Amino acid sequence: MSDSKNFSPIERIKQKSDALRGTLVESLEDEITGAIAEDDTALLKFHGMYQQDDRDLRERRAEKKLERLYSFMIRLRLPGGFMTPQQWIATHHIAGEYSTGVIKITTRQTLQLHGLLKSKIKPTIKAFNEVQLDSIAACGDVNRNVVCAAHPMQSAIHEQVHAYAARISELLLPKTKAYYEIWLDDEKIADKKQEEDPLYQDRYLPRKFKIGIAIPPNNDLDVLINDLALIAIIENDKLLGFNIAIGGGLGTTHGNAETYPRLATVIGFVAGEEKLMKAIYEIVTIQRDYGNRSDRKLARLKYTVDKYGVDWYRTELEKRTGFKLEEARPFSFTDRTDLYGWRQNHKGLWYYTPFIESGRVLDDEKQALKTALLEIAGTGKANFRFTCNQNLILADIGKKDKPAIEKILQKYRVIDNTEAASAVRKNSIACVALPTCPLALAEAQRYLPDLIGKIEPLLAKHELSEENIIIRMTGCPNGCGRPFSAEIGFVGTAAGHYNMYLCADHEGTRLNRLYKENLDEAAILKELDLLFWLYRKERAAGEKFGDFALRQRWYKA
Ligand code: SRM
Ligand code: SF4
Repeated sequence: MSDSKNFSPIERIKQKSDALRGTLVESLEDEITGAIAEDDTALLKFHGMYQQDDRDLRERRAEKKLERLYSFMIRLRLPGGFMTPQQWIATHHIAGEYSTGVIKITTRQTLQLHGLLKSKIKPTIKAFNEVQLDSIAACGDVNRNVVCAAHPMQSAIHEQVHAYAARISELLLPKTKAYYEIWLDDEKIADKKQEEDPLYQDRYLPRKFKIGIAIPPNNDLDVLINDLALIAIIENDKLLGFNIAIGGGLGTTHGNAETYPRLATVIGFVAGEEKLMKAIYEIVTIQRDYGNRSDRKLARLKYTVDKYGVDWYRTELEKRTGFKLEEARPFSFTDRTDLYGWRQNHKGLWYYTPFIESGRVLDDEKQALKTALLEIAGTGKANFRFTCNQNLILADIGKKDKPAIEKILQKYRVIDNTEAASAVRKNSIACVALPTCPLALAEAQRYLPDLIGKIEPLLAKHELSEENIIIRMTGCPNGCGRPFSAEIGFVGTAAGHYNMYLCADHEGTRLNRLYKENLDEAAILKELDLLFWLYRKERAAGEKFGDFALRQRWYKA
C-alpha cells in the first residue's frame, strides 16, 4: 500500500471534496472566467466532464491577451452502449443547442459532446436527465462506462450477457448525491449517512478503472485492454459463467520506461451472478487498497498486478470473497471487426451498422448521417447500440419496418458511404486528439482519414485491398484509440510525427511492438509500400498482416 505522506495532490483533492462537491457550485457561478477552479477540474471528471480549451485558438488568444477559450466535454454513462430512439432524439437536440453539434461515439461505446460553455453545463445535464441519461462516473478515479460486445448477432443470449453491463455499472456507482445536488438542483441531503460509500469511501480509486465483457469469438471491444475483462463462456446457448482477466491497460508515457501497455491476464472462471458480482467488487477493493496513490502514471491496476503478482492478487481475491475461482475455461477470438450492413438475428430482428469514420456523427459532403439518424429515431422503430469501434448499430428492427429504415439510409447516402468504404478504412480507429484534447502531441481523427486515403492506393498497388488490416492512430501514447493492439499503430510524438508499431494479432490477444520512431507522412508511406510488398510476396496462405510482421521480426530489438 502507498505511503500517505507521498500521495499525489489529487488524493488530497478527492479526500477533502465533501463527496465530490468541492467548490463546483461556486466555480459555476463565477462569471469572470470561462474556467472552473483548478481543484474542481479534477472533481468535475467524476461527474463525467472535462474542462478543455480550443488549442487551435490558443496562440491567437494569447497574443490578444485573452484567456483561453474554455469549454467542456461531457461523456455519457451508457453501460453496454444502448440508447432508445427517444434518447437519441434528445441527444441530437442537446448537441445542437449546447455543444458543437457533432456527436462523438467513443472507443468505449458511449457518446461525447464537445464545446459546452460553462453556462450550458447545467441545462445540458438537465436535458439529458429528462430522458434518463446521466454522466455520473463516466470519468474520474472510479469504475467507468462498462462496455460489452455490441452486436446482438453475436449470441442468441446476447441480451442476457449484455444485461450484466448495467448491473455492474450500478454495483460500482459512487454513492454520493453530489451530481443531483450540483447539476439538477436537488435539495442538499440532510443525513450524510445516505451517501456513505463502503466501496469508494472518501478516497475513491487510485486511478480510473475499466471493465469490459466479451462474447467470443468476436472481440469487438478489445476486452483484454480493460483493467477487468470478463469473457462470457457460452455452451449450447447457455451462459455457464465468465472467465475473469485482470490488469489490462494501454496508457504509456513517451520516455518513461516504467509505463507500458499490458493485456489482462486470465485468473479463473466464475459461475453464477452472485459470485461474479462479489468477485468484481473485491477486485476493485483490492485495487483501492493496494493501488499506487503516489504516482498517477503507475496507478492503474496493471501495475498493482505486476507489483504484487497475479497469484498474490488471486489469493487476496479468494480471501476477500470467501470462495475459490474455478479453472479458466477455454475460449478463442477470431475477429474484432464490426458487422457492417444488414444482419438478422435468431429472433428475426434486423440490424444495420453504418461505417462512421472516427465515430463523428455529422452531416458532410459524403452523407447526411446526422439527419438520417434523427429521421430513423423519429420512426421509433430502431434502438441505438454503440460499438467500441466507434460505430453504431441501428438495432432491433422488425421485418415490416426494415424497408422504411432502408429508404432513409439510402436517401441520405448512408448505405452508399458504408459500402464505398474500404476494408482498411472500416477497420481504422483514431482518437479525438486536436483541437480539444489537452494531451495531444499530434493530430489523429482530423488526419487519419487522409492518411488512409494515401494508404489505400498502396494496398491496391500490392493487390491487398481486400485485407482488413487494423490501423489505429492516437495523438499521444495514452492509447485512447487502442493503437497498441493495432496491426499497424501510429502514436503521435510531435506535430506531423508518429511512432509506428507492428506485430499485434488481428484478434486482440497480442500487443504490437515499436517498429520505427518519429516518422512523418512521407516516411510512413515509404515504409508501408515496402512492408506491403513483402507481405504480398512472402506471406503464408491466410496469414494476417500482424502475424506476418511478427514472423518477419518487424520490430526494434
Ligand atoms: Fe482516453 C485521457 C479521450 C478511450 C486511455 N482520453 C483522455 C482525455 C480525457 C484527455 C484528458 O485526460 O484530458 C481525452 C479527451 C479527448 C477529447 O477531447 O474528447 C480522452 N479516451 C478518449 C476517447 C473519447 C477517445 C475516442 O476518440 O473515442 C475515449 C473515450 C472512452 C469513454 O467513452 O470512456 C477514450 N482512453 C480510452 C482508451 C480505450 C479504451 O478504454 O478502450 C484508453 C486506453 C485503455 C486504457 O485506459 O489503458 C484511454 N485516456 C487514456 C489515458 C491513459 C490512461 C493510463 O492508464 O495511462 C488518458 C490520460 C489519463 O488518464 O491521464 C486518457
Ligand atoms: Fe488525447 Fe492522447 Fe487520448 Fe488521443 S490518445 S484522445 S491525444 S489523451
